[in-house]
Amino acid sequence: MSNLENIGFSDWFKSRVDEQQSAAHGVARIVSVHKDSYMVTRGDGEVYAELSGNLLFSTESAAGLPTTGDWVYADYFDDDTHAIIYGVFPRKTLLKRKAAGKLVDYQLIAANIDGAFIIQSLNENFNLRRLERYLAMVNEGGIEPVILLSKCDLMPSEEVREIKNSVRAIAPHTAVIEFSNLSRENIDSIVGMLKNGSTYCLLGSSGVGKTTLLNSIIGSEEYETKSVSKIQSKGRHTTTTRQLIRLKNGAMIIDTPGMRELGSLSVDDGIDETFAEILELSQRCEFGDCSHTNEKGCAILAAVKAGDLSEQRFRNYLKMRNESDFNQMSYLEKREKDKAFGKLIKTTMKNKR
Ligand SMILES: Nc1nc2c(ncn2[C@@H]2O[C@H](COP(=O)(O)OP(=O)(O)OP(=O)(O)O)[C@@H](O)[C@H]2O)c(=O)[nH]1
Ligand SMILES: [Mg+2]
Ligand SMILES: [Zn+2]
Repeated sequence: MSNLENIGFSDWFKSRVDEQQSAAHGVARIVSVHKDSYMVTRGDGEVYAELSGNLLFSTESAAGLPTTGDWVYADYFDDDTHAIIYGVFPRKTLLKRKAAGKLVDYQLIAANIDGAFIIQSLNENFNLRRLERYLAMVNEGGIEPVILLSKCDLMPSEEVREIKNSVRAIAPHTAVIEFSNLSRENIDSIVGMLKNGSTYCLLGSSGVGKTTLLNSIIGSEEYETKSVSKIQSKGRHTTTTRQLIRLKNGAMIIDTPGMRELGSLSVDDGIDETFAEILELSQRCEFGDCSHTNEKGCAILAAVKAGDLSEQRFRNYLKMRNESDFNQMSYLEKREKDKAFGKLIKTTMKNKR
């Protein structure tokens, strides 16, 4: 296998090579994104990289710029000490979220992820509504989710079982695994899920144990972790950048900084997939444009009344729907005058020689 294949350059990407770009440039993968620069790899070490002026100016929105996990056209210079990026490959999958309170509409989290581990800690972070939000984001990205419940060493097993049942009720087709970095319970089953050549990411709030899990998988304390009380007193995440890491077994993992909250979402298909039973019910409403709020013959309201659908789950669905509709709208409106993106271009160009 070539070095690129070792880091996930599969047939899917090979069949999407742009003739013109590949005649002129090599291929590399984005390891991490920094303010105005990137780290890239061809499977052998990492190199500092910047965007070509042409790519920067021809890109219409921030979503067109590289993110962690992207495949790019890039050339190495000066004895392979730095690289210039000329183009981004089509993405197989994309994880993104609405940027809270920012002018840029979407924040790209990572691209070309095959599996996402959504982590919540059993003792303090567990929250079904938050879990639904993460599931919607992952489903929207076309990525296979796995739900990991961390710190099971802190919880009696009967309680773990109850929580797992509540998770299964909202995500019946998703694997749910409790684990502990302390006792190493189920660490081997998690390692067993990581396939050679596939890329995974660790998602979840700050302090749930994402980086500790990465260290458990690697088998050494390579990456920095911090106690939850320290995270809270500093108000900062321990992990600050998203970084692609290659494991010995040939799988790749992207550790991410904890997301404070998933804030407002702009997902559509993801919501429908996450709330599949509600979507199904809605097809039985008497009116095609039923808003499921007060209509006669609304199958969803009937199901809530009959106790077949939890009201809380239905409310969460409506809330996410509304947010999503709003965000889609504002996205289109704001796309033209994306000031933050204009500013990003200016600062990046200023740093170019
Ligand atoms: N009891 C217990 N504590 C754990 C476990 N896993 C992690 N911790 C502790 O939880 C704290 C936070 O762990 P991190 O791995 O830094 O959390 P993180 O999710 O990477 O946090 P951010 O990088 O800020 O997003 C550390 O003090 C860990 O020792 C576990 O399985 N059991
Ligand atoms: Mg971390
Ligand atoms: Zn209805």
